[in-house]
Amino acid sequence: MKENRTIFHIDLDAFFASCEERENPQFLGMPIVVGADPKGGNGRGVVSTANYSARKFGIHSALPISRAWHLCPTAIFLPVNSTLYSRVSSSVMKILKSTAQKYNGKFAQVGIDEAYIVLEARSRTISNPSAAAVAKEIKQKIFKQEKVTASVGVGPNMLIAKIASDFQKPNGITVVNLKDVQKFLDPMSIRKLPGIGPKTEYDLKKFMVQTVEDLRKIPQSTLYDEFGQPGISLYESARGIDHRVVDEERETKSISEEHTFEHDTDSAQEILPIFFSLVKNVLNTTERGGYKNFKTVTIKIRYSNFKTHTKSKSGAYSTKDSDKIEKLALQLLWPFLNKKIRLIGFRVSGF
Ligand code: TTP
Ligand code: MG
Repeated sequence: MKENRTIFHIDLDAFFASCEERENPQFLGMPIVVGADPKGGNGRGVVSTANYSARKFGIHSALPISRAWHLCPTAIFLPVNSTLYSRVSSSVMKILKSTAQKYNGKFAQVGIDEAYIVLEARSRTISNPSAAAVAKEIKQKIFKQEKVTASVGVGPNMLIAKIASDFQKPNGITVVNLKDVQKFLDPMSIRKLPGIGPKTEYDLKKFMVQTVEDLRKIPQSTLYDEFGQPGISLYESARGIDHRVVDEERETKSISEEHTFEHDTDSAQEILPIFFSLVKNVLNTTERGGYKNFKTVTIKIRYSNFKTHTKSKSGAYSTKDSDKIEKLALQLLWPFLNKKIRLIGFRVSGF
């Protein structure tokens, strides 16, 4: 690991819900759930996010909205307002980019509410603020301008910075120095390592692995035999090793939006207006994110029986050609409109 780099991972707290709180001060302190319409507990679709008050009831992203309603029927349920979130996101990203420039660092946005900043030690010492001071400066600037809070993680590489930003959420700053990496990781559940989901967690149970320290005791060859190449990544992550470099300006991999219908439908009259609004929202978000060109357009469709299909087309596309992209998306979607549909989605990628 290079010791002369300091990597910051900035992630906004309960992002969609924080934007809603800011717009609706009357909801201050109340549980807020952003996502599909709960329809008194019979709604379909999922939670996009919930603020921290709602999380106390066990509500979280991707939970069925009906379940969220049953967990806290008195929460404020709000629909997704992509235009608002992409406006706040692009303003926050501008702040982060200019902070990176101020310290001669690199900036890469990796999602609607998260980004990395890489500072070389030398450039930071010119004006000599500590990593914690830079993290504080970032949080203050974001709050002053956009009235949403962020959590910042600082580490010697992207892996540690990412885990650190999550460590004291919400509104936290966690700085992990190179010498403290192992001490920081060891007691954590392996689920805190990016890429370890329920399946890998389950597979690791047979080795009695629960914490990062447990994982570190498994030989590399064993992990390779069990998982193949990803086993090597597990071995390295457990030691806080991450060789990735921040790829400036090119990190956002895709921008997408999905919609779950309130009832399964095969009516083009019902499907198409929603589909075109997804396309429009995604192109708006893409443009606001500063990505004028992209290579791939993908549609997604899920039938009543949950069978899910995607279809892509690659070429040279621009957010300016919205008519052309709408037509193309429709061509991709059309062959699938032969059965009742539960969900549709639209994605652009390859920026
Ligand atoms: P996250 O940063 O994963 O979550 P968050 O900002 O809501 O909460 P945290 O404080 O833990 O960072 O995602 C950013 C936004 O992306 C989130 O506000 C809503 C959206 N999102 C979804 O729509 N569906 C999902 O399943 C997830 C994980 C996020
Ligand atoms: Mg977030």
